[in-house]
Amino acid sequence: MIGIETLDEFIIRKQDELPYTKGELSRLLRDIGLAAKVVNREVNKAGLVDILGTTGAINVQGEEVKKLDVYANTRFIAALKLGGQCSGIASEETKDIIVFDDEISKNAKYIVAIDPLDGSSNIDVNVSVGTIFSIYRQVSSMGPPTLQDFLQKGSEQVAAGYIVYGSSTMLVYTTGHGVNGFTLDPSIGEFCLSHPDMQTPKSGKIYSINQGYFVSFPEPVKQYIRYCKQEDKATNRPYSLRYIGSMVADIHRNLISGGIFIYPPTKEAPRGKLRLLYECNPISFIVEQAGGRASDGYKRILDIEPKELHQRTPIFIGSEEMVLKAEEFISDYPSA
Ligand code: AHM
Ligand code: MG
Repeated sequence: MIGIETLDEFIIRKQDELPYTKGELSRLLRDIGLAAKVVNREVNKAGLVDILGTTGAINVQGEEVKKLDVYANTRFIAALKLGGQCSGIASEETKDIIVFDDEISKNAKYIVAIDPLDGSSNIDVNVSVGTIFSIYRQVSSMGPPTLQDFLQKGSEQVAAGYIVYGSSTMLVYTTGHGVNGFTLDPSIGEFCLSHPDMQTPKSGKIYSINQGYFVSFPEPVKQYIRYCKQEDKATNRPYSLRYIGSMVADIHRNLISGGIFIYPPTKEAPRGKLRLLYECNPISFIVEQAGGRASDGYKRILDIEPKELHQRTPIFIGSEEMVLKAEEFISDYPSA
């Protein structure tokens, strides 16, 4: 199509940048794009059909499972299985890894960690939700993938991306060569390149944190929040607080406008709430590739050695200068 580059065209054009098995990874990315379109259709008509509300079940994270969570989980698993480029999946919605051992998938070289529908508390109220995915090489040789394949550091990701189902639907991804964003054009049913080579500002005016939990934050985080609210013309403070409660939407806004997103440890959740494999690693890969920074307050998120599938981590992520400042508060605090 003249003047427009679709996601599939872009993936093929960029194939030579990819490491290892270029064709397979390209096909895997296209499978994810296709599943995203199917999930987008359901998200958009969620208010019209009997798909809202809960299934009554509780997921492995101890949370209520919404029907759309189940739908998105099923859709992505089916698409990846059918595509044949992925030998196994770890999903935020599923307790154990899912191994594809059928004829088409058993020799596949990649594994995928996915949060099929992030921000699920926002589904019933027509607020943006998202999908987050992370792709690794299967490192165990021959045979089906093992748990160890999924416990690789985030720095080993070969690709990562998110889809934000918002006022428009966008797919943003990286293969380690910058970040590109595609907006779904509903009239042609294609993701079209709309945000080439996304760069996040070095600093911004937005801080995003669930300030309702203020009393239960560690002291240095409280101090940093006080800093965000102070008046100081030179550093553009006070910052504006923006918090949607869907990580993908909060990150997407800050990626474009500049800002910091924090999910710190709390008294109830001493390791934070967000999951390393499905949320923090892929989002950190993207933000770093766009020139930003991501840490748990002490070390780079992508350098954390995962010990378990559903591991959680605190996260400070976004514009480099803002994250560095937050880290200063943490390292300056004697008992932190
Ligand atoms: P989910 O995967 O169950 O949807 O939970 C993750 C979401 C993130 O999108 C968001 O940043 C966070 O939970 C909001 O949590 P809280 O309501 O505690 O602020
Ligand atoms: Mg999630």
